[in-house]
Amino acid sequence: MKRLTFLITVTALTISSCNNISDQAAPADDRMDWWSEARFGMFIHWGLYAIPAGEWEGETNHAEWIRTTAQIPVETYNGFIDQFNPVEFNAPEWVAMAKDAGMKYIVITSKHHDGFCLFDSEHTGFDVMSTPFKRDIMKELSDACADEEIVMCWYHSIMDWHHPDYLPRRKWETERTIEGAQFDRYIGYMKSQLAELTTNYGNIGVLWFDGEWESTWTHEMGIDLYDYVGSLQDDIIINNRVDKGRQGLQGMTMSDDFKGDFGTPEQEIPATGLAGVDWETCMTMNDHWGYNKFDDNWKSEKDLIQKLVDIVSKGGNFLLNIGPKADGTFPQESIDRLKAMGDWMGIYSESIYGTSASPFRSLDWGRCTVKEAKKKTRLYLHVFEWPEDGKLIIPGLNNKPVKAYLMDGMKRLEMEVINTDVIITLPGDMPDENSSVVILDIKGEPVVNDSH
Ligand code: FHN
Repeated sequence: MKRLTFLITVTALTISSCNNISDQAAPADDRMDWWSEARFGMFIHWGLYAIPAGEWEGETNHAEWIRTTAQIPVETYNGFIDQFNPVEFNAPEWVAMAKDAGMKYIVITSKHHDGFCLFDSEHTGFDVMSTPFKRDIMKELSDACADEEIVMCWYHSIMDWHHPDYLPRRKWETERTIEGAQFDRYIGYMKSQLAELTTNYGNIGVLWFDGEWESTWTHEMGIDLYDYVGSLQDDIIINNRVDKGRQGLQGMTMSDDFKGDFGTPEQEIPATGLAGVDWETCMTMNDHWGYNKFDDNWKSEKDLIQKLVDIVSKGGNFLLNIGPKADGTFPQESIDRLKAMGDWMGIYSESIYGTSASPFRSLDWGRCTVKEAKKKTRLYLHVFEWPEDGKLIIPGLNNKPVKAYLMDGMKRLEMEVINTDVIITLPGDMPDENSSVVILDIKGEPVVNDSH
């Protein structure tokens, strides 16, 4: 509700301060405010593919792409519908784990490339209501998100391996006719479902498109879809995979000619931030998006926390993925990592939420995030490598340092200035092995000598 109030206030101010009342949607940056503040979200890849859990005819490296990577005929794949019965699914529990981890929004696969809809759609029988489960998972999840003020967002695939009007077919689907297929009719189907997803489930924060890369999807269609979704909810945010401007897994948009409110690096973190560019890195906790019961290549808690810090220090958001099991539970390894990230965020979230990118090109010992106030700036110095001599050197800072604290407990720290280096004396022990934060308040906006 808070966001809605905010929007009403902004609109009222707009109307009262100008004669011609504009019916323009809120400018993009206003729409981005909650998202830039949030910095950390949960990605969820869940669907029929959780049933085979990565295995097919003895091969065990599949996941959400299994229909294609295992070349499963559509009729055979449709059979999973009769097995989808996630009796352990508990939306409030899922939302609580996201919230306790410090995540502010959830992006879940309303429909992945396989075409299966996790929501009750009147436009297809290939949806959750045709399964033994017969519950609208997305309604239960969106209600639980609203209860906890977690922003509900949809991942929706443009590419659809199930719908008869979607083209192209998979190369190996030689048996599946393209007779009568009309791509425009598929676009109409997709738009009808997007209307359902932005009407029946409350305020939606982000429409996270994917599967835009095939030749049948064009730049013109991307522009049209961006404008269409914007007409469904005027403050909704749409990623750059709605159009054709994304540069592969590097994820940024190649030019302003292409639609999309933010860039989407995937499984990678840009080397530096990009001033004025909104972007979000999406990443798996192991090596698969959808559940693979054999994949035990889990990133450590420390690695995940330092990735969050690295991304935010470059001005980005972190969308961290969970692949739930067919029974509706999260893998224990995911639960453990969410808990560890929540413990860290419980002390240090102020150094993540609503911060902006580091003014330093690089720091040997860690990262920096920033919050600017009226006449001062607060630097959050994320120390990954605790200096053995207890001296933390902040290089090339031309501002007057005011105070320094150890963030956990706010203990004041001694500091001195030598030329344009600020040197802070740290206690012997590192408070948190994952990343410890030192706060440095400085006068004015940061002015950094980039010779370092
Ligand atoms: O093909 C999808 C993949 O299954 C997954 O959804 C990722 C997550 O962003 N996106 C595509 C691969 O780039």
